[in-house]
Amino acid sequence: MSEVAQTLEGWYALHDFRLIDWTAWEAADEHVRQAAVDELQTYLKEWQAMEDSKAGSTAFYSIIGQKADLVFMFLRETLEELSELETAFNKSIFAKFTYPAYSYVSVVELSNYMTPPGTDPMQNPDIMARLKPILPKWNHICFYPMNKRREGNDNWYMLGMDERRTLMRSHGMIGRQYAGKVKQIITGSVGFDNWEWGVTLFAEDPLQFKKLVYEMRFDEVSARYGDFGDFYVGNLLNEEKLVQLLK
Ligand code: 76R
Repeated sequence: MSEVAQTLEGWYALHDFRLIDWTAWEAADEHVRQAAVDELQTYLKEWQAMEDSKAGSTAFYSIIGQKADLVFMFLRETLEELSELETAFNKSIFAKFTYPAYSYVSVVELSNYMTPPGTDPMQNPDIMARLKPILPKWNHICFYPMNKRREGNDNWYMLGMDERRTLMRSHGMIGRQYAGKVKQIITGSVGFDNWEWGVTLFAEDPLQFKKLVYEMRFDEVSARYGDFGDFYVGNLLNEEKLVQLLK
């Protein structure tokens, strides 16, 4: 058996994609709609307070295209907290005007491919911060799930550790060129959801998603070993933009 990569895990993640039932929303009484917006704003404030106290982080974006209208990305210490959040939202007035579109359960993950041997990552404050990241409030989000291929001669899991490390170094070098332009959060989902990882990217300029993902397609890690699910791309929502969207 080849050597297993060691992983470090941080906050648990739920990506909750929703469709809005616009027909029902437009048919609803004004006071019901107002109550729904007020309650949603209360939730946004609660989530912000959680983030301020470093007990989790939340991102809230509108999604372009027909796959979904909104995504809530929650990072929390436990799966129990994620479940409570999901249930609380499902009981809200606004949720009555939404349909589930897609969801993804995972945990923030860092692997040891790039860790210098003999160092203790738990003593490294940068690594600890990356395991419990405050999600950037950048203009755009991009999310997609992926696997490492296990087919015929292209089986990532049969490669030796050294070979995987060499390949991951090249992957990381491409990624580094996007420092400051794209922020990536890799969440592991083996045993939790249908794919092996969730890839969540944030950028101020959405073209940087296209450029980064395209460039990586030519790198062996993605070209030979990457299999990808559906892509979701969105625009940042805040209280003001939310009110505008639901007006
Ligand atoms: O953690 C690190 O920064 C060290 C280097 C590194 C690792 C170990 C790294 C860097 N990644 C790592 C692991 Mn990545 N990453 C993806 C995708 O669309 C595609 O082709 C692939 C989707 C993107 C866009 C991306 C971006 N990475 C991983 C893993 C786990 C692999 C495993 O354990 O087998 C996956 C699935 C994955 C996928 N990666 C970077 C980036 C970027 C932008 C960087 C540079 C980060 C920086 O240096 O700031």
